[in-house]
Amino acid sequence: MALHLDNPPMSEPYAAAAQALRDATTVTVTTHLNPDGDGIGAGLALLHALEGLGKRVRFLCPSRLASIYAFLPGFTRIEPVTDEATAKALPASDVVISCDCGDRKRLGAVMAAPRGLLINLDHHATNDRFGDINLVDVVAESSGVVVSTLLRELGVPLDRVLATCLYTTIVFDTGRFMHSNTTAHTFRWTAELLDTGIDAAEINRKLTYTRTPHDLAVLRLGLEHLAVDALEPRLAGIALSAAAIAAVGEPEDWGDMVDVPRSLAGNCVGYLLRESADGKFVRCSLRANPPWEVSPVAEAFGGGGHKQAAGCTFPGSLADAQRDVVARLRKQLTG
Ligand SMILES: [Mn+2]
Repeated sequence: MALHLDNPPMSEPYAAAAQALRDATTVTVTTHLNPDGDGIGAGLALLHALEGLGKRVRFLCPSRLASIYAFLPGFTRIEPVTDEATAKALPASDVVISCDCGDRKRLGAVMAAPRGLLINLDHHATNDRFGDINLVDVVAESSGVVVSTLLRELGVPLDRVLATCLYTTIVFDTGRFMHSNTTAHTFRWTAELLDTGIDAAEINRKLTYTRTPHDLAVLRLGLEHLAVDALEPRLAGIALSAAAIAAVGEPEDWGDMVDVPRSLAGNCVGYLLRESADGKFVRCSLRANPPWEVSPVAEAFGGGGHKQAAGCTFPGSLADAQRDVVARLRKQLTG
């Protein structure tokens, strides 16, 4: 892949973000609602690195956290802030740095915290540039890759703690080095992390072989609802009603259930639709195998993401989402 050669390095936002962080005394790190391994790993790497530079740092998170990330160094430092009143009462920080978040509303209550400059650090092509400084590097495989380039700019060397956090970001955002964003650069970058002496296999086990009996019951629920589209055999998905989810119990994390439909031979587009408990909206996770794309569908319903991995929140019932979102996905395949 010649991506890094074709695109001139975007040095300006890196320099601007580094300068803002050098000038700051207090920094708040945050990530998006329902944070994943990239948002949490990238944010924790920043927390450790900025503390090493003598900054006073907090990590505020707009949702509760999945416990599979509890092994990450600094995990207990992450403070869930889920209501605006709590956020408003926090002391102001000079800089807020948001990791892996494509738009302001996905920062939830944290946006209400008093602050100076807002740095928007991300790698999603659909990022709407909501920050005062927009460090949106769409060439980066994960937000952790953006963080590592920023740390180089700040003169922070890699160590095991940083490498553990950053390795988690790449495992998560490349789907364990399986997605189309996995390039020669990905492996070179990851090799630098492994050079610090981290045990990659152990981290992989902690990220993968940690299913509880409840997680497996949720997986069974998904398998029971797996369906190939009646009109388009290359499209398959799982649609879960509020009642079906309530019968098993909401998991901490839906993990990679959306990859189940995509794992069918011949599948090109997979989806997971989850109705909210009140039946008022449906969370849609969309995946495609190249050259097919799902980000246009997510964007059509006010969401976003990457070309082959995107999501949106559909306002309506599961039946409405099954009609409207699935019809759009079908159209993606038929042109
Ligand atoms: Mn990401």
